[in-house]
Amino acid sequence: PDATTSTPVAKVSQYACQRRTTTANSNKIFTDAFEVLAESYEFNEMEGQSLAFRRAASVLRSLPSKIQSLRDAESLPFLGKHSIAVIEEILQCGFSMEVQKILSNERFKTLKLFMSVFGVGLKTAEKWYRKGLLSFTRGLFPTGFLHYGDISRAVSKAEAQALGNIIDETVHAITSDALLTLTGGFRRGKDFGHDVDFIVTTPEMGKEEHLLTAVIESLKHQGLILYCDYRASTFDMSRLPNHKFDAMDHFAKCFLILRLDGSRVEGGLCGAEGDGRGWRAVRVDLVSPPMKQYAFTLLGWTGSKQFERDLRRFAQKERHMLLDNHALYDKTKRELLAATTEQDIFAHLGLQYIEPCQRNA
Ligand code: DCP
Ligand code: MG
Repeated sequence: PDATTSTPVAKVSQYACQRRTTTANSNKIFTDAFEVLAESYEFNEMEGQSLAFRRAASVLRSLPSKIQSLRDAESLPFLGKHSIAVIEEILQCGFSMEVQKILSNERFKTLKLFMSVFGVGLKTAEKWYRKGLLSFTRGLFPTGFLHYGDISRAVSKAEAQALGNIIDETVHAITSDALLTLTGGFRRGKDFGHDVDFIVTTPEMGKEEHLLTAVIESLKHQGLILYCDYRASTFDMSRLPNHKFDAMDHFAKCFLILRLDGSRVEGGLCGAEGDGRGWRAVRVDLVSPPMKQYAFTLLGWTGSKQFERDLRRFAQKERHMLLDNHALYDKTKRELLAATTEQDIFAHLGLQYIEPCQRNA
């Protein structure tokens, strides 16, 4: 049929927070390739190119069907020359030579392995890589390596549910009116994750930090903590929101490795029971904001990362507002905008509400 008479495709927004992106990704073959390229650029400290491929991947994830021809891709936001060339190659031969080359590159493989260890950033990974694997294995082991096999294995929904039950019992034994919420990828409906993220708080203002330390104490008594990195709150109401996504929030939080017994998991552990231990180690993050900041924390920790980046970019560029995990500030009115639900925040931003399961940008 004549191209001019074919059904017009709805215009795709350049902001992930104006797109609905479920876990059903019709363009995985392209987005996987883009994520490898983004990672490779990140490893070479080329942040601009890295972000460009992450944005292009995010746009493709939001499409309702698979890209069949270059024409489908050309009018999309953030699809530049390089990403179009990669799509063209994949359409023609089923894979990208450039991506294949990266995947077989020793430095790439080693940095990826090192950085998958809990708590290891690019700088440290690079240092280890330069020293060589041999001297590294003789050196000090970071905590992540202690349970490396387990924590590099995906966490299933059933395992996340079981951990939710354990933490729920623990939290409510301490304070009956405490609030526990599952966030991160599992709240977005993902079947697997690299960790499990929870918000834990209490309506009693100022008591949330004590609640978190009490939860940690109790988990310790139950023999469930394999590793705990606790960060006390540095939250300061008088500071304006920081729209830079990479800045971490200031609430009390802890990065944990917990012991999860197979007997607690419906259908058993995910592929880890073979060695006969009957338990596995799981990465769990707990964050504890004051109740007043709960909605901002929930929105901030639900992700995806690309969705969060674009919420902040949209707020700043389109609304002259600053958004982070603590607050929303209107620069024109020079005031903080209060919110008790995520819906309130979308409304302040003049955005249609996007359900968590549609935030897999
Ligand atoms: N987050 C944050 N500040 C932190 C840690 C996380 O704002 N210190 C946000 C960014 C993510 C969300 O919380 O959007 C969850 O982080 P994860 O790294 O756990 O990512 P996901 O849960 O989306 O994916 P995965 O399945 O890999 O865990
Ligand atoms: Mg997570």
